[in-house]
Amino acid sequence: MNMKVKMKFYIVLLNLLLLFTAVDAQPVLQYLHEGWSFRQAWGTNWYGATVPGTVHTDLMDNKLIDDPFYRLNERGVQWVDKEDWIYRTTFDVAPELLAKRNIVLHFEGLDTYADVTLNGKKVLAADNMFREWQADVRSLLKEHGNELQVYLHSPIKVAMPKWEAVPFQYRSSNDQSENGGLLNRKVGVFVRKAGYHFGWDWGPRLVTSGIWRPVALEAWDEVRIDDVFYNQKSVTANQAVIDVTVEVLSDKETEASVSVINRTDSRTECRKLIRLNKGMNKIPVSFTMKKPRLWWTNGLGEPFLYDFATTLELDGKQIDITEDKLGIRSLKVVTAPDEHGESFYFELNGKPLFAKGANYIPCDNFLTRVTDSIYEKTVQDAVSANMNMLRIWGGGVYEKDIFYDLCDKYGILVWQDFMFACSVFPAEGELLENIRKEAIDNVRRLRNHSCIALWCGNNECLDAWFNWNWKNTYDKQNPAYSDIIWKQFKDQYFVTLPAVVEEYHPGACYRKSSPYSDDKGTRNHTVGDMHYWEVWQGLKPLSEFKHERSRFFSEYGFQSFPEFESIKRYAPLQEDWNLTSEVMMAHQRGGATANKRINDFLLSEYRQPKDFRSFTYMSQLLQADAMKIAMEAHRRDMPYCMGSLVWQHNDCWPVASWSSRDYYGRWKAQHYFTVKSFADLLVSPIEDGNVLQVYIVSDRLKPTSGELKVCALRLDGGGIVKEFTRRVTVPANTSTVVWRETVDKLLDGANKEDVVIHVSYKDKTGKEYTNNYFLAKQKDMHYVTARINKDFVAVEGGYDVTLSCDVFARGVFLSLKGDIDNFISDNYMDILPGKPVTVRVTTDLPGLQFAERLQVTSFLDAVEL
Ligand code: BMA
Repeated sequence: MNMKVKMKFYIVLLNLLLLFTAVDAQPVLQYLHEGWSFRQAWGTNWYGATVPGTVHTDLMDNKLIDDPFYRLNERGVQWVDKEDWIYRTTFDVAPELLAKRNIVLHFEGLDTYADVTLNGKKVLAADNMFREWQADVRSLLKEHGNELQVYLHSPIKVAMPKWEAVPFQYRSSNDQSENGGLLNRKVGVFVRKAGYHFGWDWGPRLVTSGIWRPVALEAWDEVRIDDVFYNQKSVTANQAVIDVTVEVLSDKETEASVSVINRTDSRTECRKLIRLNKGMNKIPVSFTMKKPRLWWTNGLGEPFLYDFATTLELDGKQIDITEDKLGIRSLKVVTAPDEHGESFYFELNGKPLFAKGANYIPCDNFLTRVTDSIYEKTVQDAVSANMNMLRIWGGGVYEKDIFYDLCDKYGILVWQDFMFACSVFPAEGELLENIRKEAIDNVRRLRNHSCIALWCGNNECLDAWFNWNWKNTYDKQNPAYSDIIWKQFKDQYFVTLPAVVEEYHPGACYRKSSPYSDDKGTRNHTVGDMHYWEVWQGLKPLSEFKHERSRFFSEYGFQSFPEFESIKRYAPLQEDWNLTSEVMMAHQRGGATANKRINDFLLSEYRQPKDFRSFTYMSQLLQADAMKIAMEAHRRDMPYCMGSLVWQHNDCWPVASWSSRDYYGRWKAQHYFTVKSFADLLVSPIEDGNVLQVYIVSDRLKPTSGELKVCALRLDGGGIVKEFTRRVTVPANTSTVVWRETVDKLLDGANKEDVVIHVSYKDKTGKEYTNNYFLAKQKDMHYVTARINKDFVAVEGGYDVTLSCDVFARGVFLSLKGDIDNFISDNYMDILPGKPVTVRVTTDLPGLQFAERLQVTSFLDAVEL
């Protein structure tokens, strides 16, 4: 059963012996989150524990281990996953709960191998972190002193014999078994648990165990609603046809009635008298809404949500109710043959939608400490950057309900991978059945969310098999191994998972893998989605981002370091502050190769940073420029290309990575740049030979017109070389060249290294969209030392800082020295000569301290002059 939907409407018993006379027929719920303690299985000392929680966080809370994110501490906690752990609590049960005819113990998540006993009797054994677990415990419960115990087996010890039993190895690129003291024994693929816990190329190896999601007793008498599924069969502006399936669990044959209430419009959409059989009853009801208010994504309109309730009545008395927020929308993935190959785009309410977004990984290695406000900020930051899609990548977790609630609320579509990434997985017999059940639990839990746009079998497993030389290697070793793995692969992603989606989320789109063009793993730019890594991995120049084409970029990325003030949080010692220090290397999981790449790109296209702090700054500017180039190119290529999801939105610990926001939530340069690159209108210059073309890409659903200015400006403050102004009309929802001119004419004899091309488009409402374009590589630009004036005034919640300069200042970066919480509204921006820029700095710092701590860095400050 879906506890989230139901829990709000249970009578929640907070260990209080309350009497509920009026509502005695209703289900009741009692959370079991109090009084927990834990110990190492072979130990004797019990310590206080938090549930939901993990062993690592409990060990930290008890000061038994140090924070694994700090400096090199990760190494010292590798023993934790080799141990078994026991959690226990005692609890009383309210008499009215005990009086119920049905009582179930429900774990929303157990990580991972857990034996659960209640009052000395084993009630369930869990073996999959992603599943929900229930046990009928009515006969075991008593009013006082119940003892609940959860024995957590070491995932490594359980998986090791499975690994040893197979004559070949299931390949798994990112499992850092060596860091865990396991040599080449990559056992992670045998454990249905978040892949990144075993390490990734941006994450530590921290293999958790724990009761990681809520646990409760659920009790009811004769009937209850088990689940409600709102299937939006067809939606237009005129009407929405909704098929609802209400699953009702009944103890007996009886008459009842089910109603679906549209609370937003204060209307009962339908009411049905039903005959319930003993056991599970699936009751179909259907209704039509006239002229529904549609749900739109961020930027296209309001993500309007209706409040719905489904009630169950027995003898005229309401027994159970569930509530859902529902965005009414039609959403399709259009994959139709066209003159190039095959389209791949999302269509929302009949409108083709260019997907702008990012790949999302879990926000922490210790998932239970991701607070609601972290989720809120994480999704909000996508909204602020004008995104409309997040891809929940397959090496993490099916996220918590709140994540999808926020995406529904703010109009962010979710591309949902099943939890398989960059590996081949054993998937036969019990393991495959385990996977099927995991898929059912999660599809059922998430299918009512309007944000769910697509289910995807895995991340890069197909690509790995065909294009990373995996298949060949197995073929050479023993073709029978290839056959086994490929059969399991097909059973899993071509048969089992799509069947679950079809049965439990009919009408939803399922893709076998990402990237995916065909079943043979062909990398085809004209069909399907693509992960583009030719610059970062393939070492091609940044300019390749301008040319590469795909129907949908579901990944592309470039690394950078967190800003220096963030680095100081996890690496506070001066000895840590160089690229090759042990601590910096431990927090760079791409290894020396990754640092070398950043360095090489800086040398070939930027300049040598003068010190470590400058390096961190420059790495961010490089990443931001690279991703800007890519985002703009993808959007200019609309409608051939209809999606651009950058790798990656967030970090799970403090690290050098591809993220655009660091672990602490600080925006990197890239995130600031994304705000503009993903704006509803993008004005984007690009050279085609000796011609400069200016595109305007519009996601607006109506045409617009306004004034375009293209201006070649001297970097040294010497004024305008050439300026063109023109009125332009921009068609709706596509990309158009609105201006072109030869570069020679634009430069009017000036050197390309001496000017910046500044373009702006002002629409009728006065809203202005700007962009800067360079005709030469950054390292060749003739920047002039920028003396930046800064003035600030106190405003509510912080300061407005005005920056100005009499020459062109590239990549002006503001930061506050020290471990200070702050947010800067715009950053790493270019300042044009004589054109002041004002940004808002949100901080609690008093004025004097603010002035002392405010640091301003621009391009030339970071290099040896
Ligand atoms: C991708 C992802 C991740 C990985 C990232 C960076 O292709 O799917 O597995 O972390 O690249 O290498």
